[in-house]
Amino acid sequence: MKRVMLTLSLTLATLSVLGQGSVEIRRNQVGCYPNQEKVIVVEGMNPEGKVKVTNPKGKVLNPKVMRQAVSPFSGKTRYVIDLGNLDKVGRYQVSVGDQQCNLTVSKRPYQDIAKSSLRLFYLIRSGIPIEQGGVYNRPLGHPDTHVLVHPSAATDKRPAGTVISSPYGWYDAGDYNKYVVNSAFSIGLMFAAYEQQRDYFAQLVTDIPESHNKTPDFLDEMMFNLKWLLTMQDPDDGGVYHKLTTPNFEAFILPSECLQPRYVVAKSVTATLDFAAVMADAARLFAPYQKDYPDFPDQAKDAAERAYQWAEEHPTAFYRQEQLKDPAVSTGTYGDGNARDEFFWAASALYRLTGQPHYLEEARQYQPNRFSTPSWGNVSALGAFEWLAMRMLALSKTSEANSERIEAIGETLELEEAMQNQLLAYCEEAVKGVETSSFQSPFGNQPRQFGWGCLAENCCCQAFTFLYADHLQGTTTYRRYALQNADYLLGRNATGYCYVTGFGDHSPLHPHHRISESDAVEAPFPGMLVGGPNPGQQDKRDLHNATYPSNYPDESYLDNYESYASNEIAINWNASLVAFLCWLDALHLTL
Ligand code: 9MR
Repeated sequence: MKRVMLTLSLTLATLSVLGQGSVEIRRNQVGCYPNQEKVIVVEGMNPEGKVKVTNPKGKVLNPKVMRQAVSPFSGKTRYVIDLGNLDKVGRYQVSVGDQQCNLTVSKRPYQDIAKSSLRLFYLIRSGIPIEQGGVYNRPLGHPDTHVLVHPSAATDKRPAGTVISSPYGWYDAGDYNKYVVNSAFSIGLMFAAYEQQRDYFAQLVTDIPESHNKTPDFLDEMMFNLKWLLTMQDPDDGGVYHKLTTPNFEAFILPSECLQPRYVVAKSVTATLDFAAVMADAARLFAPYQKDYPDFPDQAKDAAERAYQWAEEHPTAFYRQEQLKDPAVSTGTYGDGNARDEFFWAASALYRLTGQPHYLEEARQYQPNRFSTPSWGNVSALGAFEWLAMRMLALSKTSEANSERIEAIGETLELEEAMQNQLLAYCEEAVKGVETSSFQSPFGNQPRQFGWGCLAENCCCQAFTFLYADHLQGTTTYRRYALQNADYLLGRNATGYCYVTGFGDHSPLHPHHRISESDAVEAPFPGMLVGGPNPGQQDKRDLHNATYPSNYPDESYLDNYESYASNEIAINWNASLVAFLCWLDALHLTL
């Protein structure tokens, strides 16, 4: 049986090498703004003279092939076609030879998907029954009111085996553990978007238990995870546990069926600093909402300052999972041996909150020398966004106020300018090569852009950075490139997947997500971004019922629940989706 399959796949491979493989049209399957560039990519045939577009009124157009592009990975020849100025709202029919598809042009093309990307966080809440999830309702799981202090986290006051309560928060990903580094990063990234688009987020209603209160649903959702984060700080010394976890990953069972004991493990400098940063941000952003969350800003500020102090006293307390025993722990590590970027983000956020010169000094000391898109392992961009947000706020004030400010805080201006220059240098470099790329997008052209979680870290976060840069400068230069990454993410790519569940006509059906895989509903939760093509294939040995269809970096993706390295979901990845898509949707206010 195996041999027959092998021969068949070789034959198919040979046929496609000879150019007789199937003809594919790759396009954004979700929708475009009227004035957004409309590009499709065809592979498997030369479509010259064979492209037809029928507009919503039945008028037929014949766009020309713009250019050929050869994949730097597979050598495949593709044809990039600009469909022209399709600025009427409606559904366009596109045909290439005997292949057909449609393209939707709308005034709010990203409205539903943006909202769904945020609502996902409600569906993955832990420690409460889900009762507003429609078909996805489920009973309570992981109350986390009986969590054990692991020996690696033991102190005199909290010896190993002490029981603490650490409820709520979002499940991290396909697994059921809760990790401070990733949780704090996810909120921090979404806060960076929220701050720049407050009006947009204020009107976003996601139908959650808190929807009736006076706080925007977005902030209520963040609070659900912040409440949990607060419990991860040791009240005695201010240090923060790295994670709350079972010793080993659970099986593919529902939360309510999980019985393994849960532990808080070693405190780490990276978790503690990420915690400090996000608490400082939260203290600031929740200040206007004390009717619903009385005392929270003070509590968060205090928690942030104590955490920072602990980190200063333990600058090399890195998380070392291999040293954990009784029991040993094998779940996710979020390991990181460099805390400079975490110091930078935390010091920047704390300076912004308190104005204390000490934090400014620290931020100067730890500032990066180049911009890197935000990721859980390198949070320096979140620090940069703190300075850029302060800059935007100051520049929006009168020039008189501004000149006073120059005298008052020349040192912060220096940092703000450095961060701005780094951000703009990054953007300038990142868009080079789009005009010859296979999919007419900045993302997806270099091998290093693909890997575990690349669609979030490299595609969405890059696009978010472009939108941020435009906002900062009051330009629209980079919007086009951000939209190109949206096109890539939503279908104009080498696999033809729209990588967000529940959207487009070809999206992942079997993400590595325990709840989606073990509940009674066939469709996975909607609005989840999968990790995406990952030539590292670190899960290869654990795949029992499927194999990767390809080793090419941009095609190394497998829609199978076992593929945790290409098809998992995670809060940091959905956070990047929220940051990007909500901002894209917010653009309708200005377009
Ligand atoms: O997102 C993480 C990725 O950058 C790492 O390469 C990978 C392996 O260490 O781990 C990813 O994070 C996983 C975490 O450790 C546990 N929960 C699932 C996360 C997504 O795969």
